[in-house]
Amino acid sequence: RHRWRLKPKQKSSWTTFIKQIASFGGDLSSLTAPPFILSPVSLTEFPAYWGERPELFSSIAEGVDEEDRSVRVLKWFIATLKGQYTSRNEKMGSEKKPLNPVLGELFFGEWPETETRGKTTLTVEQVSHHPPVTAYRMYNAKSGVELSGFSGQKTSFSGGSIIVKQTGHAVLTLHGLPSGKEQYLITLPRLRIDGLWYGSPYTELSDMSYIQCENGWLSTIEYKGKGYFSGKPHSFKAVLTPPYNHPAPDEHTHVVEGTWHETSSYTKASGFQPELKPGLGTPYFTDVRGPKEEISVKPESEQGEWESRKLWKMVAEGIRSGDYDLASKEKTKIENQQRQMRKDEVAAGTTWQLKYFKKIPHDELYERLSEMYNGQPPTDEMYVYTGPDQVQD
Ligand code: CLR
Repeated sequence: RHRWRLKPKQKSSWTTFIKQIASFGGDLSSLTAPPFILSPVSLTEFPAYWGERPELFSSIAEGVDEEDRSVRVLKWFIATLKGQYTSRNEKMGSEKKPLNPVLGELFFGEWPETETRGKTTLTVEQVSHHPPVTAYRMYNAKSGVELSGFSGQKTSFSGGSIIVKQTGHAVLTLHGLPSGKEQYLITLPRLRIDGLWYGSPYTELSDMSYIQCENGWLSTIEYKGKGYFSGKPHSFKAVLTPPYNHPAPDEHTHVVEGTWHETSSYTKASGFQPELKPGLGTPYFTDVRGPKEEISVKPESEQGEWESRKLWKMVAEGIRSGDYDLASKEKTKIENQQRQMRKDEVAAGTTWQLKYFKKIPHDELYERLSEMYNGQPPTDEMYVYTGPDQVQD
């Protein structure tokens, strides 16, 4: 991994780019990267990573009680990490700079119904351009499982790596349980983009993230790269603890360890899963070495003007074929159109209207649940889904 994989000419433009990042520190989306590090995929497609294990997602609702469901939420969450954070390396050879979505950009897709699960749909909208914020909503009507969230990044440069603090969070809601509605607040890990000097960036996770259920069950997930717990990259340790007033907290504390891109196992199984006790470690808690299921998206010819793949079609074609002049010409076209639209709005005294989400000043659930695990101060902006298929309960 730690060897230059760039041709001499690329090497100098790469070094210039890295120096630019190092001295700049801020919104990476605004920096011009050398062509070979550009990805043809827009950030509005990234929320699809949440859905690529559709069975794990919809079967959360099958959990028999709060404890069982909390375990299932943790399992699904861990199983999405490989896609979220290593799939660009697998597909494109390294982490790459995604296309920076325009305001109002949309992305839709689904994981179709099968014998074992209902259809899951995804709706994504770029709700802010400065700073970039992407809002998403994923819903499986049959099981009543819904995920909604929004995502932004604050970046800095430290010790040769790009440090990305994710802003935003996700809320998972189970609708229509016999006990009513149940909600989980999901916070997002910190990222480090390593391998920069060698021209082959990859993502490592660090620090902690949490999954706080409103009924008190809490997963605390700690991330380590190589050289920590196990010496392996992409390691994590997750501890799921019961509510503070639980009669037998020890027996109901679950501990899972492993790597999020391969396998993880129980290192302490709770009394609740006796079948796991004899052979701790088998079966795996998560095993994501097998294939995942990518989202199905309508062909570009059937997409609207604001849909990501249609909007970026020519730019993506340029990047894919190595015709960077085409890519940059088409990108400039889109950016100029955007600038013009913003000017026209100012002149007309109007603002851009979001289509599927609405900005709200604060979010009662987020404030209540973040208070429960460490009282994080609320972020300044929140978005809620306002599109079709909303669930009232
Ligand atoms: C977006 C939200 C997803 C998880 C995720 C994975 C990879 C992150 C991406 C998020 C945001 C943009 C990101 C990317 C990795 C690299 C890229 C930080 C958080 C930056 C902008 C590109 C830097 C350019 C280098 C490759 C040099 O759920």
